[in-house]
Amino acid sequence: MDQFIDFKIIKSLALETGFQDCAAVNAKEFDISFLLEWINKGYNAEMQYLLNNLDKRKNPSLLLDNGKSIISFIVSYNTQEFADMKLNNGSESNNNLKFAAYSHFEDYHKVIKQALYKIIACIQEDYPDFKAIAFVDSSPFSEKMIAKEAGLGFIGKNSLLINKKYGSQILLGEIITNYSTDYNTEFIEDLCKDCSLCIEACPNKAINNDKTLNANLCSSYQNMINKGEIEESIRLDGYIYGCDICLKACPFNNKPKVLNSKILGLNTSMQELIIGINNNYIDKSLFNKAKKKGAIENIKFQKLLSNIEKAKQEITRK
Ligand code: B12
Ligand code: SF4
Ligand code: SF4
Repeated sequence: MDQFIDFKIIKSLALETGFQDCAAVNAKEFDISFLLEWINKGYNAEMQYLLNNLDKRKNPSLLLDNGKSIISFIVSYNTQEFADMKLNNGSESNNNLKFAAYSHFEDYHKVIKQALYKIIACIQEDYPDFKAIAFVDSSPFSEKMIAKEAGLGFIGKNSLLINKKYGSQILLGEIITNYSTDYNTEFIEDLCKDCSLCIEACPNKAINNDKTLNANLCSSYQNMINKGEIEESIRLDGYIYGCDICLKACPFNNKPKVLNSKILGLNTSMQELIIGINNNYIDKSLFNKAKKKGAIENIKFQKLLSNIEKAKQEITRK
């Protein structure tokens, strides 16, 4: 007999742990032709790793012996606490250099995974044969596609998952389990309709009309992942790590969605770092301190300095 768990149990644990929502999908085979097409067009830039583990991308159930379900979880970082902090220290003024909002919080890979394993441990108290693995970001599958299939939202024109209530300033995590549960049956409408604010707002025309993105043109790729020089033609518009321009343009992110997050604590060292940078005080020890706790783990100090240089040149040229 199939091992089954009532989804209400998982959902109530998720909400208690601090996730905004979660939903489940049968761990079936997924159509990944969109990924291959995207890579064929060269939109992946240098991210060749997206071609790894194609079998598991297609069939994530292979990631766990007898994998039956994938449960997708969302956590909002559009918090009132963060908005108030930015207002108080003036770090969002127009000509200021900026880090993407998510990087002002503790390393989401780590804290979301911990929260997911906490849920797994609680379930195992009553269901000892409940086996599960947690993934955040580094999963070998499209987390947005899974979240969409699970019914947590629709894919917006800027290619991000938008939850009707919490918008797209959310991060995703999943667990794959050997248990079946109640799967989503609801059809989630695409609410972008004739809006194209994100496409218009992108300073680099990186967003295509078919909900895909050309990473070569995206400043978030250029200032976080590209280890080399950023081409002259790319505009950072003040962003020295990541980019939030298309997210900020989106009406679904118009105001803070939660007071604060039980999962994502603010990394206050990031504030010290950005205030320093905007006062021409670029100190490596502040950078190391921010990096230790935070989500900027994949950038070297030299790369940050070169991003700062580029962003400043753009501002002086204005
Ligand atoms: C590589 C990557 C990037 C790359 C490429 C982004 C991209 N859009 O592909 C870069 C470095 C640019 C990037 C930037 C950012 N990223 Co990123 N990124 C990823 C990563 C690791 C893989 C994404 C991937 O596989 N891309 C390849 C494309 C082809 O796949 P896809 O976008 O998932 O596929 C979609 C479309 O192709 C479309 N689609 C589906 N079927 C079909 C069929 C057809 C015919 C067509 C045309 C399209 C289509 O829907 C798919 C599902 O959404 C995921 C984590 C993960 N493992 O999934 C995080 C992830 C997507 N990133 C995330 C975040 C937060 C960001 C940033 C906001 C960070 C920042 N502030 O700078 C920006 C946003 C930029 C943007 N507008 O997308 C979040 C997104 C959360 C959300 N709300 O959706 C994720 C899910 C990480 C996480 N765990 O939360 N990222
Ligand atoms: S993250 Fe920035 S550069 Fe990339 S698509 Fe969005 S607005 Fe354009
Ligand atoms: S800005 Fe408009 S088109 Fe873009 S994702 Fe948001 S609702 Fe969709």
